[in-house]
Amino acid sequence: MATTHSAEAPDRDGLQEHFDATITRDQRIEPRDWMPDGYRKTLIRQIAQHAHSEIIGMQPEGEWITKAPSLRRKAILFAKVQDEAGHGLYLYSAAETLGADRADLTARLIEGRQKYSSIFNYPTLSFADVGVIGWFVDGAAICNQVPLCRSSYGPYARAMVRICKEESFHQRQGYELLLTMMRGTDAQRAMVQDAVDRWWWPSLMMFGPPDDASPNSAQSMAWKIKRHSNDELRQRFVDMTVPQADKLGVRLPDPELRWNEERGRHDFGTPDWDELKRVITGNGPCNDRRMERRRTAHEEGAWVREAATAHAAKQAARAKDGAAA
Ligand code: FAQ
Repeated sequence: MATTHSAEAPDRDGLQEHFDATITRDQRIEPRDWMPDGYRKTLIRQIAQHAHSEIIGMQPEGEWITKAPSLRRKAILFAKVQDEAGHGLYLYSAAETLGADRADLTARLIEGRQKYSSIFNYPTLSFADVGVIGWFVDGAAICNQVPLCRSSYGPYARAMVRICKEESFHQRQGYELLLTMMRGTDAQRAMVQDAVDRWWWPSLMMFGPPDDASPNSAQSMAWKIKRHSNDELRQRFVDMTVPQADKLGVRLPDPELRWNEERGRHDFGTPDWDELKRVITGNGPCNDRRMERRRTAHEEGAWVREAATAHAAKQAARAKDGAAA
């Protein structure tokens, strides 16, 4: 819900109090409301990183569009990758409501000054990877993003509603593809297991560093941007995925994974946090390839941006002439 300021502008303390009360009451902060600089910066950082992830995230699966095994699978994959472009656009728009400039955010990504999710720096080696990305990566995205539908910043929370609906659909298509492959030949089942083995740990890393090494979590949770800690969401993902793996007939590659009766949750092993650091700092298996592809797409798309800008200017001039006539 939008917060309104009284006709007489309150002093700085009043603004801060008003902001704090809005957060405490679980109401929404809207673009025209006063907000602390740190809140604005944190949101721009997180939303931009999220938007970049959706756009870079088109690449690993996009590589399989021309190699999909049937027209049906090609159409499904096309639609999914296109949805991810849409998610990137909603998120860039949400960042713009905070005063960020989309061209600047793109420049920051291309120049390596802003991050995108670690998960998209791993290669897709077989068509089973498309299914496992849907199942694990979209599954992890849902665990992480459903609570963001209740994030304190209105435009971000609203963008997440549609994104989550689409991610849910993506997760199901991935799982359905894997069910089909598991009903196929031994070679197909082996492809699925191999993809599961390669994507499991990187998927757990998507949730970010452990809570005691997450510098942003405490403040983001106090501001109700994030609703749960990285470790809590990782645990939810494991608990959700284990029964799905059983049903599918694959083994998750973690010898420490077991049900803990006392906690009512699964125990599981520790991801390789050094690997996460390496991937986040640009040294993952595909970082260079992903960034190179993004830079090329940006350069090759320059004429589209110029044409769209010229068209918008012409429309605006026509509208002005029309109004003057
Ligand atoms: N990769 O203090 P924290 C998708 C950075 S979309 C890279 O815990 P925070 C859809 C973090 O930015 C996937 N960097 O940070 C799809 C921070 O760096 P900074 C993306 C990471 O923000 C599916 C530093 O480490 N989802 O999958 C990662 O409180 C299929 C310290 O970390 C979102 O962006 C990482 N994994 O929590 C598309 C969701 N983890 O900025 C295609 C929204 C941490 O201080 C196909 N974002 N870092 O220099 C969030 O929920 C949060 O930003 C976290 C990180 C949880 C990712």
